[in-house]
Amino acid sequence: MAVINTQLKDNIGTITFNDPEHRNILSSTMIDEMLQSIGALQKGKMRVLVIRAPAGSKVWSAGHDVHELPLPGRDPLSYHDPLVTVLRSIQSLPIPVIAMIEGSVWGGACDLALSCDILIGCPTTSFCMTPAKIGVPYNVSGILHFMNIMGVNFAKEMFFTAEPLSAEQANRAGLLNHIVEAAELEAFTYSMAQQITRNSPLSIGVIKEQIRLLASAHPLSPLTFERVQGLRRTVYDSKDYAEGIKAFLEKRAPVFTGE
Ligand code: YXS
Repeated sequence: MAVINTQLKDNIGTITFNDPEHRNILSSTMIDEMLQSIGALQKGKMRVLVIRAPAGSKVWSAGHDVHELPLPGRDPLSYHDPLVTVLRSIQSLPIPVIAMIEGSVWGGACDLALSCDILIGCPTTSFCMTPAKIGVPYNVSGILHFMNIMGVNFAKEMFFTAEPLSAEQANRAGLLNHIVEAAELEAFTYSMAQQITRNSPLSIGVIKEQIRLLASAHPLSPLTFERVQGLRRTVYDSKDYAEGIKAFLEKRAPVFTGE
């Protein structure tokens, strides 16, 4: 059964998560379907893409499928990881992508939401960044993404505490563009999407790419990059990383030893 639903109407594409049993986890199956849908919608000349969960969802997405995290010794968020691939695809899509968010957003799904260009939430929206809860070394482009959007201090608090940020806190931190009542969320989102479709797609596409290129223009010397990758390896090679995954799958709290 498909884990997403896809729709194209009046040049507005919509991808709706459809795996409630597993809380819309970003499994490789979900991501394959998203990438295929995005390709098909682009052929259908969409000018805006809305990514959403069904109305009334308590969980927008529970993030990376923990069952698919590699065991120690392999980078869990490498360049070709399906999640990292779909984040790049959304960020480089030459049209605005709106995350319409009802419910809680976890781990890699926060990065997916932040990869969108406009985030519209409601009072039940929350964001929880979980690498430290599972013992995962987040990747360089992902951390830069959070730093660029919410600033260093909010990003540190989110990563260090692994506690949910409420809709209000997310709005203050610059994650959410708007908070509207849940009953208004769909109408508000699609009204903005329709407004965007009336503007120049060429101008919008170039402005989006300019912002992406300028925001990611962080000079990183080869030595610094190698040092960061080496630091990340000490984490994904660690006993704590294995313990974080094991604890999640055994539905218990992890016991981290710092080894
Ligand atoms: O036990 P069954 O088979 O019924 O399956 C349960 C959960 O195991 C499953 N599930 C997941 N499976 C794999 N990966 C996940 N991320 C995941 N999340 C949930 O879905 C079924 C229903 O879950 P359940 O019973 O817990 O639902 P709930 O309504 O009581 O609670 C919903 C959540 C979202 C609060 C809860 O499922 C939860 O806390 N999920 C984990 C959220 C999380 O820590 N995600 C981060 C994944 S790691 C990641 O994204 C990156 C690698 S990183 O950490 O670096 O950001």
